[in-house]
Amino acid sequence: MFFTLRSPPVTAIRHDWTRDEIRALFDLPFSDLLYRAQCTHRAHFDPNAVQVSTLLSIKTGACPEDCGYCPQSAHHAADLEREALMDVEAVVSAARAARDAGASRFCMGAAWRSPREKDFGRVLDMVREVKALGLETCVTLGMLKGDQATRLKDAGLDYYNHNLDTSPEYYGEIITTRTFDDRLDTLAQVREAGVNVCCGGIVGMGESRDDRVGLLESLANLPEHPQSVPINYLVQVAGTPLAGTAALDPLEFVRTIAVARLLMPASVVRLSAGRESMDDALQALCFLAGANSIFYGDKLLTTGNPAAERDRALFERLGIQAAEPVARCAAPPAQAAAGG
Ligand code: SAM
Ligand code: DTB
Ligand code: SF4
Repeated sequence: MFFTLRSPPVTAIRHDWTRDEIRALFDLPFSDLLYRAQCTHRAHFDPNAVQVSTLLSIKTGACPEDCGYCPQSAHHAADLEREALMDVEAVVSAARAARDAGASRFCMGAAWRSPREKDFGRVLDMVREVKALGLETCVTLGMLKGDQATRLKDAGLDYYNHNLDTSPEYYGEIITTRTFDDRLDTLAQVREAGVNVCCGGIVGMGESRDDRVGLLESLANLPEHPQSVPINYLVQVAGTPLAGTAALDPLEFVRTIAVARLLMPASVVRLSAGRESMDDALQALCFLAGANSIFYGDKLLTTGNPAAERDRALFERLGIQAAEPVARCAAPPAQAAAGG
């Protein structure tokens, strides 16, 4: 398709995407896809601002779930040091260091199926104290029950991360201990509590393009687009069932980011796990495709992430500011390209 539009092709915010429409976006010539994604990105955000979050694993390993990608599952044989739930003081000091290094959000992850009541008070204290440092707060604790989402909100939680991970069809190949619908239920609780939803998935798990289409369809057709959409590139860890999976074509990863940007124009799309194996040129393409958030600091939860100095040099090289991407209004409807 050759574009002769006078106004830039800006995709509208919709919740009724069909798989055929999404497939057609994936099938566009690469340059056309990136052009559309970049135009849509610019209609909503400063293209040179990238949000930075730092992750901390507050409880590590021995997880009862069997997620095939995850080194923290007790079902797999990854070589991992288990760690009980951290003390609040240790978490706060890690958060302070992350803030001083330039992070604006601190994400705390626990290897749980769902948080137990006896641990929950300590997590609420972590949220309160990290928030008091002037950081945005995010936690990922597995499935939430009853009023847990509301209590997190009251403690000052800004974001809850809970990923759909893959398409509904491929999901059962990756996780058997909880269902896709369980995940949708937790997302509904988080949304209803008024906490921002951080929800995305993983690519490079041996899924087909149609599964990537199905993942993005599920995300884009949620009642509200997740405010934050992490797109993880599988980090293969020895001892997990997915170690040894054939690597996904990096340009297909860029396409996935671009389609996420087009389907969820006003959401912050995070170039999430997997950056350690990416060179600067590939990451630059991901930013061009509309990614505007990263994890910053040399560790994700249990695996590596580029060193902070490398990311600072990358931002400098690309003229990117580490800053909250400020939402802009999209082009007025009369100028917006129709639908897909
Ligand atoms: N236990 C909680 C849960 O799964 O809901 C929270 C932590 S879990 C590690 C958070 C997310 O990290 C997973 O949903 C998955 O998308 C991502 N993740 C875990 N291991 C990964 C890997 N090896 N490569 C890429 N992403 C991964
Ligand atoms: C997300 O989507 N990716 C992050 C965060 N949310 C919690 C986790 C990535 C984990 C990568 C494997 C590890 O370090 O254990
Ligand atoms: Fe447990 Fe989360 Fe890892 Fe799944 S992704 S095994 S729930 S820590």
